[in-house]
Amino acid sequence: MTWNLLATTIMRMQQSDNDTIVALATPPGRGGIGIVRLSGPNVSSIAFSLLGKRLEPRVATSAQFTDANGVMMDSGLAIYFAGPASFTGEDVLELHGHGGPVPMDMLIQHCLLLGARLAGAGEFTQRAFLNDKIDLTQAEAISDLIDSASQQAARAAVRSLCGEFAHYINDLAHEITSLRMFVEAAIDFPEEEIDFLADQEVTARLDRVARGFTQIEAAATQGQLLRDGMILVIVGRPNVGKSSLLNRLAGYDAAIVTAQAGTTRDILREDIHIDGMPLHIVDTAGLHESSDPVEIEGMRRARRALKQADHVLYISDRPGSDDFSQMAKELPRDIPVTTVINKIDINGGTPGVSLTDAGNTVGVSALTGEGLDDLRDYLGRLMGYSAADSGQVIARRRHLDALARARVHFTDGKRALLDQGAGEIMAEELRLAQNCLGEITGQVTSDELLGQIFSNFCIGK
Ligand SMILES: Nc1nc2c(ncn2[C@@H]2O[C@H](COP(=O)(O)OP(=O)(O)O)[C@@H](O)[C@H]2O)c(=O)[nH]1
Ligand SMILES: [Mg+2]
Repeated sequence: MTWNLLATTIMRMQQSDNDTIVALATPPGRGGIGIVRLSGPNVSSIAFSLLGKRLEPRVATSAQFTDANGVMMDSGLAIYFAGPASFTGEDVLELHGHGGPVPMDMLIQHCLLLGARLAGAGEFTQRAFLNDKIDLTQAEAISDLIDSASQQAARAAVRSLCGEFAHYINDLAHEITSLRMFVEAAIDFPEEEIDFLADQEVTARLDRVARGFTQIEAAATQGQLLRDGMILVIVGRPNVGKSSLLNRLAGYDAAIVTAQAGTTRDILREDIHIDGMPLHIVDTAGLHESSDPVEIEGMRRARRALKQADHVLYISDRPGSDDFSQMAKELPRDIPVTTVINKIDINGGTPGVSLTDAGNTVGVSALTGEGLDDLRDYLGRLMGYSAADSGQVIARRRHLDALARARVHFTDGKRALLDQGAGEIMAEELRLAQNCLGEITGQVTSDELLGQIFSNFCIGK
């Protein structure tokens, strides 16, 4: 646990979920309108003290905001939402006043005097989650929508916010439940011995679950790339133009480029955006035989960076040569690789993208810039950018982790069932798989997980 998280957790323990909370809902600073939001059991009494009248729920009412001495602090609109028909599920009040730091602060201070306390990070959304107004993927999508760096990511976040991602997860959880019930029924009636291997119904259900996993994993992987960006590691032999390519993509001279082999020895990282989507580029030392201890350390770091890659760009300056097959053993097996043929200005390589069964190749010249736009388009598409709206959802690393654990339980259970006819083990593994899926939507949670998620929200959300 980090200090920050520990502090938040302790603070949360001292505070109660029954407190009435208040926070500025709009960004701090000056603006035409500023909104103060309150949620909790004392909202209607605070509203009455502040406004001197009862509010009809869900009706924007023009009002004067006055302090205990009847002095007017501001005037604006007040909207009251009676729980449970509100964002948090509790009574909620929004005060729309003039968006300056002083009037907003006066309003908040007065709400504190009337018995509210300042809201913690993400506390409104956390209450919405705890009161079953939204599930955890929707709560996270609120934060992802606010932080989205591209239109594509924003659209995907809105879809998750509407429950689309949770819907995929719940469908899969449902398939798993019915498979588990089927297997448990078979265990309960041992006299009707079932040969699980030969049972068409079982194989059909197993296939459906496996397909469900594959589809959701693909959607979540893409969604996570949209949110967090892709880690792209550039590797290849010395002097093929790796650092030149990094500089081209970054748009400035980030890395030293010389005609001398072994110039880059350390790892270099640059964050760029393609169509608004974040791309983290990592340049590495050239991989080759060397006895220079600095180069050997550089290559060790390059290999370590490779393990964290979402995608690898393998750079070569010899079109049609087979040096990729020699290098292939250096590359992690489960991370996709694209070959970039650089220096096409002098080696006769063709510019642009060619997609073949043997793998994808992009021809560029880091010197003249030829083929660079094609490479950028290609990388954008890898990250899921498409001009057409393709129904993407937003997802996080923790969703991928939970999905992977669920998949392992399913696979282990399936093996136990098919290899040993062990229905009990299968049923138990399916239960564990469901728990993992439940972590994604928040049906199964711990305080630590909730603390981790909501402490990254900003105050007022
Ligand atoms: N003609 C040509 N030379 C290039 C190109 N890209 C890089 N170079 C040259 O190749 C040499 C090595 O480049 P560098 O980026 O340091 O390669 P690295 O060792 O793979 O990082 C330098 O002299 C570059 O100017 C290119 O597209 N065309
Ligand atoms: Mg270099």
